[in-house]
Amino acid sequence: MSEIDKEILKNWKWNGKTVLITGIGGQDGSYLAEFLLSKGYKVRGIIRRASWPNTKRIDHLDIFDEEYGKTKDSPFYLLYGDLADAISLRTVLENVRPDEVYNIGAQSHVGISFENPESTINYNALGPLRILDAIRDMKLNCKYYQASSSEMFGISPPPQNEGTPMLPQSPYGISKLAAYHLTRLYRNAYGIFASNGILFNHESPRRGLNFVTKKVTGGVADIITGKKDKIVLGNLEAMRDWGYAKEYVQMIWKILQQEKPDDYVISTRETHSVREFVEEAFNLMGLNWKDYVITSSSYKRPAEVPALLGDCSKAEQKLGWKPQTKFKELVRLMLAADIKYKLEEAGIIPMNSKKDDDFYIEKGKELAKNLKPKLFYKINTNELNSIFQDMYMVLRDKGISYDIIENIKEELSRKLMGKIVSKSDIEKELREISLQYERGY
Ligand code: NDP
Ligand code: GDR
Repeated sequence: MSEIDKEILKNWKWNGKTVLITGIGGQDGSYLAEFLLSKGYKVRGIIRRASWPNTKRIDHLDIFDEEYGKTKDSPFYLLYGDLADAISLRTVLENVRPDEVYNIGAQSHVGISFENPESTINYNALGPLRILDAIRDMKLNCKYYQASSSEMFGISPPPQNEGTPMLPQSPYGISKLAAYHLTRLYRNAYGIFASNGILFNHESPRRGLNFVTKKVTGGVADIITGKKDKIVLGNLEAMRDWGYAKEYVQMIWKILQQEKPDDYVISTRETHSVREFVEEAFNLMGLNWKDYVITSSSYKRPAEVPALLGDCSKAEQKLGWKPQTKFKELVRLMLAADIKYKLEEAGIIPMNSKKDDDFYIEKGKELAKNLKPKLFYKINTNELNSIFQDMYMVLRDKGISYDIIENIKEELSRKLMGKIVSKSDIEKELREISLQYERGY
């Protein structure tokens, strides 16, 4: 949180409304809490008991403690609860009597939902049911937001909007689809103001460490500070519509401020592959990603969602949604934040340094200049064939004939066979040989 944001919160004045946020300690929960506090809400959040604190993303909101202490009078107050525990949820609802409930708590990792399908369905599908039914039964006069997900579209081809068939591909996607329908049902059957935000992937420096974007930007920062020599990933071909979480939480709030409850897609209208994300992050450091990234089947999922691209026309029209941060800026801001963190941790720059993103990106580049890739390949026929396959189309596109391409391959084989080289060495060699041929013909 910036100093300016802190100042806004210090001058907090109650707007007369109280909200309850499940999942307040997560990425979205922390941004949403800050945003709602800045609007003058009293914010109450549910956290789970953990053997080690799980409130790192919201600890900075203790700025109110000086004046209020950790009491129920505070603008910001946390209560213990669990989406799997109906009693805890009812008790919290009874105590807080919220005007708006934001149910964004979940087991949110798609890959892990294959390993823990039952608890995923319990938290993500039955959790919302427990809250919605308590609202109905207790006759609470409150609005309800459900954190629905683009994962619900599954294998439906892009672009996806509110009318696209939902064909989820994971226990997570199925759990979210059940919650989406329960939200619609409680709206239609009982007249509860219940809305779904169907949010496409959104990221930030606060993203959980095992989501692909954070794994990449954190991994690059580790590599340039010498803490790691590679990043291991799964499917590089998946396409995602990635936006910035700090902007998305404003739409979460906006969805509940409409006259009528409804469902909205929030996205950026841009899609990129995981490979592109990786390439962009390494390019920013002047590095060739192929020297530092390997893939492993252990990170591949039993079923995959191949391509997501959100058509957010409805939100543009009705909510005035306009994403500000697109793909390239997102990669840059996440990378800059991770470099800052790793440089501070390594003692290379002082703690709590307050420079702009350019500073950290430039610092990262400087460190990257001295880096020697540690991922090397002993070239054999298979390896050579697979490397050459990538380059084949490039050479064909340049109009180079099949015979000449074969000659280039032979020469490359002569130079590299049996040697231990990095991928950038191979590409460099290939470029030089091709250039000679291009000049000669
Ligand atoms: P995070 O994983 O960062 O946060 C999830 C939060 O839910 C954590 O605070 C976690 O607490 C809490 N939680 C998990 N299980 C329970 C439980 N049984 N009882 C109470 N709290 C629990 O997710 P995000 O912030 O990224 O996402 C927020 C919501 O939006 C999730 O529902 C997610 O599925 C959904 N979503 C996210 C998208 C994204 O791209 N980020 C896109 C579309 C939907 P703890 O720290 O204790 O684990
Ligand atoms: P996703 O996000 O599954 O879309 O769910 P994640 O970042 O986990 O995966 C995105 C794509 O990258 C591929 N991938 C890897 N993923 C992870 N986590 N780790 C890897 O090493 C890796 N390598 C490749 C994945 O296969 C996938 O195709 C996120 C979550 O926030 C959900 O809660 C939310 O509902 C959806 O976004 C919209």
